[in-house]
Amino acid sequence: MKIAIVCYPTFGGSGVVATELGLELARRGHEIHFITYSQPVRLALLSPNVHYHEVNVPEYPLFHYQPYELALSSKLVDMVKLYKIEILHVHYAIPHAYAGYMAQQMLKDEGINLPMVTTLHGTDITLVGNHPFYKPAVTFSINKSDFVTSVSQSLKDDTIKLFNIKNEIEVIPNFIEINKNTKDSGEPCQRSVMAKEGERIITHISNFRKVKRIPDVIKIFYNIQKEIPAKLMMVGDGPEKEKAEKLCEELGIEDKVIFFGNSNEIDKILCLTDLFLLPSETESFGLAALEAMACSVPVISSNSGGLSEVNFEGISGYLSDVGNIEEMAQNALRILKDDDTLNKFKENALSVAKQFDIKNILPLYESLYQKAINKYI
Ligand code: GMT
Repeated sequence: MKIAIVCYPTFGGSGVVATELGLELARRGHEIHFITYSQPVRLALLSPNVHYHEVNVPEYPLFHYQPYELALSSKLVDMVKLYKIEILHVHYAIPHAYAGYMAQQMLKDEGINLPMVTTLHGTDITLVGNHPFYKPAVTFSINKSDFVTSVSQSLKDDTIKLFNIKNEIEVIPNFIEINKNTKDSGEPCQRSVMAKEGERIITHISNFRKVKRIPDVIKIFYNIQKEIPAKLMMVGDGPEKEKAEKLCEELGIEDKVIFFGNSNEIDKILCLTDLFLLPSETESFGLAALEAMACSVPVISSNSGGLSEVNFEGISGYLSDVGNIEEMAQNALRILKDDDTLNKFKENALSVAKQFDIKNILPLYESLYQKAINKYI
């Protein structure tokens, strides 16, 4: 199949899912066209089956806001015609589903039917899309999509609760390429670079937005390091990072916390990690938790949104109410207290992650694409 994928190219769950999906589809012989405003960060190499088309928005002094949707829908029309693309898959409703619908209509005018699949990722529904300024357009574009998927049951429930949805929503969870994370790369994890003998390594990875509750990450770690020797690796960048650095100084733990910035070497970082922290306010799925689990890292998370669909209580880690820092720290210490317990949780984390292997999830998308194409035959 010839598939156009529209996504955000930045570090962030929806872009990562879209990119990994496209790359795996290409490996399975499909022709993939990424259409976005810059090359997706996880898209290192282009190949005969993987194309990238940049959306440019020309600057004009009259525009206070640059009309990205307009440029995106025009680019979609051009690329669909040029490459004879058969299906459009948009990730994140805003503004992609809206621009996709406009492209569909323009193409229809020229006698071309382009089926559109929309995948809802989380904040496009729970935080941004729900804003009254966007709601009518988001509702409209979800209802106009040929097929709609959500990355968890919890997100599906939220979408139905928050919007007047007439379309079916199919749950297709986030996925992970298990072999990539478990294969022996030949390079042993170099723990000694990061921590001393006997120190536990704890990691948080995110885009450091408010919804991730970064101060909670620091405070949970603060409580842990009072009891056992430990280091915290903070990976990612975003608006909350500076405050987090200040908080570490105030708590006197700046020598135990390492801020890395954005990284494309997540696997190497997770390879050193004993425990992952994700105390988010809300998380439609929690791809970062799944990525950790696929590297045999147990997870301490909040129990909001879809996190309980990926982090299994007492098995791959523990879940607590949002903001319950004390309980999260206690649960972390339960996991980290001795090597036998930690190893059991590590084994469990990997086996839960295997349920989300890309090999199990990808066929769900392929059959949806086929259904979407058939709809117009
Ligand atoms: O987590 C973020 O802030 C990024 C965001 C995105 O859209 O890029 O992630 C959302 O989509 C991911 C992939 O489907 C999910 O795993 C994340 O849970 C979800 N984030 C939230 O719901 C906050």
